[in-house]
Amino acid sequence: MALQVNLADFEMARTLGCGSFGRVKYAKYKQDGKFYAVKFMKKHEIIKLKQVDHINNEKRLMAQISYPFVVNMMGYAKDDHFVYIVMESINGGELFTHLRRARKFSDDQSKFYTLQVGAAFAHIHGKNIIHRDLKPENILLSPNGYSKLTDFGFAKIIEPGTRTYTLCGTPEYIAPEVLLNKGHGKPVDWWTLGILAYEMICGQPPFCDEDPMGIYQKILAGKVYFPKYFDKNAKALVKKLLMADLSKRYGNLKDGSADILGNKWFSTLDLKKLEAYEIPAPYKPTMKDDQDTSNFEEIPDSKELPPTVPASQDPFVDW
Ligand code: ISQ
Repeated sequence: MALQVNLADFEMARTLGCGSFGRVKYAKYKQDGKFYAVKFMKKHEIIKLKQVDHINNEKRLMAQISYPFVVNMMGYAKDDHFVYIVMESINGGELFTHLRRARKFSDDQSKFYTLQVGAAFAHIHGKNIIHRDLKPENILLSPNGYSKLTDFGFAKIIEPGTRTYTLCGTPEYIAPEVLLNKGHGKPVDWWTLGILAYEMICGQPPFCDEDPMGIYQKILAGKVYFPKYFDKNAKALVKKLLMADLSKRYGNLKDGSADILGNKWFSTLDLKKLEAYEIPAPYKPTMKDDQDTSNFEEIPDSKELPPTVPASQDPFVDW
């Protein structure tokens, strides 16, 4: 359960990540001596960019989720300049960093993360939450080598049988129904899982171009090239996830997420054991101890304070 916390009880340390509305800092909580990840979001900026609903969603939805493969929210806070989300700190770095360093992952490593993200989607979809922003930057590695999904900034509650229309996501990961503005729902997350699996196996996403328009044209054309080294079970699954036709896309058929989590590609892994961290990870980030955050890229610290928002115009009264 997430609680309102007092920011004065945190000693802020280095920046771990940077997003559109602010940064995530590594911070020591004086009450328990442990480290957390605190996301700072500039109130003024959120209002200017009309993202108040998205940020409120992020806090409300994250608080409803507790699952081994999703970053856990511990608390929240606010002051005159920022709203804050306090999370468990996952110190092994972004999957993005490890993937670019390795160029591509082995089949074993790729399926290990794909199953965890897939299980995370099945879990949040069970609460009618869609994530809508999967990409390697939004997956973090724990020191034990397991992965956790983060950044619920675009997440949304989707009532069964309804659709939503906001264009969001990263060009390479956007599903065709989002591009065509047909209305979208849970199946967009399954599409992005197919893109992620492909990117880990090949080292680049299936639809790429220097220019976003070129990417969008390729997504809509729907031709995916599979190199010879692509495992045949992985290929069969990725093809079923990258189905433009929603009536054929895995995750959206009568058996729902079972078609994915119970897929042949994952037959070497037992999800129940994985959820209990009982399967040795194929790879662990290099770290001197569990508090070592050196796998996160260095981001210069900023001391600048954003404008204050007058109480009369503050939409964050519920925080
Ligand atoms: C580390 N731990 C939890 C969440 C995070 C979000 C962004 C960057 C680093 C993080």
